Amino acid sequence: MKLRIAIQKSGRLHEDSIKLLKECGIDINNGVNKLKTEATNFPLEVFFLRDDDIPQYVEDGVADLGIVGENVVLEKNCPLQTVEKLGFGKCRLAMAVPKSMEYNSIRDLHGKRIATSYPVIVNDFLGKMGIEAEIHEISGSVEIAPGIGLAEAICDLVSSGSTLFMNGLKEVETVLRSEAILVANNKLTDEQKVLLRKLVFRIQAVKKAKNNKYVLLNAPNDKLSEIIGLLPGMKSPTVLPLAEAGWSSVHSVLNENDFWDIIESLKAAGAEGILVVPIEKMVI
Ligand code: PRT
Ligand code: ZN
Repeated sequence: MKLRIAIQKSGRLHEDSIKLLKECGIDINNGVNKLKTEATNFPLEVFFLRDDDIPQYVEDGVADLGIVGENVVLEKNCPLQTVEKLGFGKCRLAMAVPKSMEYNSIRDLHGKRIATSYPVIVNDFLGKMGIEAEIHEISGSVEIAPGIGLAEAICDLVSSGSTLFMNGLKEVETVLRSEAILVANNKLTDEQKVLLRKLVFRIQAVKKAKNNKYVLLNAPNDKLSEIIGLLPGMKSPTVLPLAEAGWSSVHSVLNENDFWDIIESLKAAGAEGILVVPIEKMVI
């Protein structure tokens, strides 16, 4: 019994997908020029496919799992189970118009031609907004459509925004926020579900570790209670005596989001020699 997972053969999600599996302790040969490969230490077969094909392969049961952008899954409209958001491949599907166009609200898209590679999602979005527009499906280089007179607006994936900027376009509406997700076929056997739970357990440990840092600092004993009060920690911080009398070493775990605020408060409260160390896996 094994699981078969489809990941992108090459492109934006390929490396992060392989990296995630490796961080989950799954050893696979990097098979850029191969169709599939087998993990050596987990019952997992990895298929390398074009991202557009992954939802269908998983729906048909050719693969049991897939790592693919949420945008692709929604566009293909396949009945798949979303198992876990993976935190990479983040982008947004956005409407953009020429910089020179006056744009006040979505009503300005009414009656316009919109070029996109995502006709299903765009149609759904416009329908919900009560806007009637002409959708022109094109498969690549959507950003040039206004310049060549094919459309007045586009709807495309954006991450840094530099492609829009370089093509004289401005972003005006967010249609969808997307990231890579792990999807599963709805008909996994019980044995496969057990394996999937194992895999997801590992993915969650990797994700948690990425969002947290291990912090070590030195504190004068008379400031300990104030400093400990600032640290959320997993349970409560570890406090160890230093060789120098009157001082302690404090160890704890900090969430990335609170990180800078707390570090500043710690310094202000008298903490010294603050070390921040990445965590590889975190199981709580
Ligand atoms: O060959 P295959 O079909 O597998 O790959 P592909 O060329 O269709 O997809 P690929 O590798 O470009 O993208 C795979 C997935 O990465 C997408 O489905 C998204 O889920 C995710 N992703 C994240 C992005 C971007 N960010 C992104 N910026 N996909 C595409 N882009 C493109 C966008 O279309 C535009 O052309 O990048 C350009 C905009 O980038 P910025 O940084 O200039 O805003
Ligand atoms: Zn593609």
